[in-house]
Amino acid sequence: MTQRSTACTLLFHGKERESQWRDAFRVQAPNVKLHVWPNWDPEYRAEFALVWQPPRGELARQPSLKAIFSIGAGIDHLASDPDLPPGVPLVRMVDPTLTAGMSEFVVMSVLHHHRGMTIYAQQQRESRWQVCDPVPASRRSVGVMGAGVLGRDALAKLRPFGFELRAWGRSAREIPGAAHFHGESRLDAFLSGLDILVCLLPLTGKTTGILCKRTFSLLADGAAVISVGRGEHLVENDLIDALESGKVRAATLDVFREEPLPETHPFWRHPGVVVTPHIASMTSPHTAVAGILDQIDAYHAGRPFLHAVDMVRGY
Ligand code: NDP
Ligand code: OXD
Repeated sequence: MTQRSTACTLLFHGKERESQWRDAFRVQAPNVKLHVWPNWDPEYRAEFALVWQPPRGELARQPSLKAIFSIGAGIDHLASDPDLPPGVPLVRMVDPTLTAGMSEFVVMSVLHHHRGMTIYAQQQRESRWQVCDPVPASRRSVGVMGAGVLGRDALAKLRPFGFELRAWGRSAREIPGAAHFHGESRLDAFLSGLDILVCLLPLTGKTTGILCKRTFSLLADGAAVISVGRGEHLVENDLIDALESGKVRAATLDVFREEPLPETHPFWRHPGVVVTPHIASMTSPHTAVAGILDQIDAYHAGRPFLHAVDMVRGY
C-alpha cells in the first residue's frame, strides 16, 4: 500500500478494532491528524469525522466539518441523530472488502437453505439418517430486496449456481441475470412464490417492518428468509408465527432490533433459525482507509463526495 501525502484533521469514533484503524492511517497517511474518542479535545477542530455511532450531539460541537464518513454501509443510526450538523455531507461506507464479505455470507446462506441444511442439522441432533429429495437450483427462486452496492454484488455471485434470480429496488435498473422489480407497486410480483428471500435494504421509514406477515404470505410455502439489512426490517413475532405454521421453514438472521440479541430471545433456540451477531460483513480498516483518503483527496481537488447520503430518501 503506497503512502499518501493527504493532510487533514480527523475525528474517529469506532465500533471495534481501533488499533487497526490507527495503524491503517499511520501507514497510509501519516499526515492525517487523528483524534480518537473519548480523548477528543473540545478545542480541537476537525475537518472530517469517521464514525460508527458517536454519542448524540458530539458531532454538532464541531464547526469546521467538511464531511462525516460512516464506518458502516448503513447510516440509519447516524441519520436519525437530531443533532447531526445540518448541511455537512454524510458519506456512507462502500468498501470492497465489505462488499465481498456480504456476498460470501449471502451465497453461503442461500446455499445453506437451498440444500436444506437446517433440516439436516435437526436430524443430526436426533441421530436421524434421512435423505430429503434434492431440488435443482434451476427450480429455486431467490429474491434480493435492495439492489444496491451489496445486493447487486450478491446477485452477481449467486448467478453461476443457476437459480431463478429476482431483485427489488426503488428505481428502475438492469441487473444481469436477474429480473428487477421496482417500486411498491411491484413488490408483490417480486415476492410471489419466492423460495428464498434475502433482505439487503437500508433502514428507512419506508422499509421498517417490511419483513412482515403480509410479505411472508406471498412467498412459496416452506420458504427461507435471510435478514442481513437491519433488525428493524423484521417484525419478529410475524416470523415466529410463520415458522410455527411452516409458511417459512427456516431463517438466517444477522441483525436484530436489540443487539446483542437478549439471551432469552426465542430466536436463539428455534431449530429453524440460524443466528449470527451482525457479522454478515465488516468494513476492513485497511481497504476502507484507502477509500476515505481517495474521497478527501477528491474533496481537496474540488470534486464531490461519492456515496453521499440523500437525507430526504434516508439512504
Ligand atoms: P445501497 O444504498 O447501495 O442500496 C440500497 C438499495 O435498497 C437500493 O437498491 C435502493 O433502491 C433500495 N431501496 C431503498 N429504499 C427502498 C424502498 N423504499 N423500496 C425499494 N427499494 C429500496 O446500500 P448497500 O447495498 O450498500 O447496503 C444495504 C444495507 O445493508 C445497509 O443500509 C445496511 O443496513 C446493511 N448492511 C448490513 C451489514 C451486516 O453486516 N449485516 C453490513 C453492511 C451493510 P435504488 O437502487 O432505487 O436506490
Ligand atoms: C453495517 C455495516 O452497515 O457493518 O451494518 O457496514
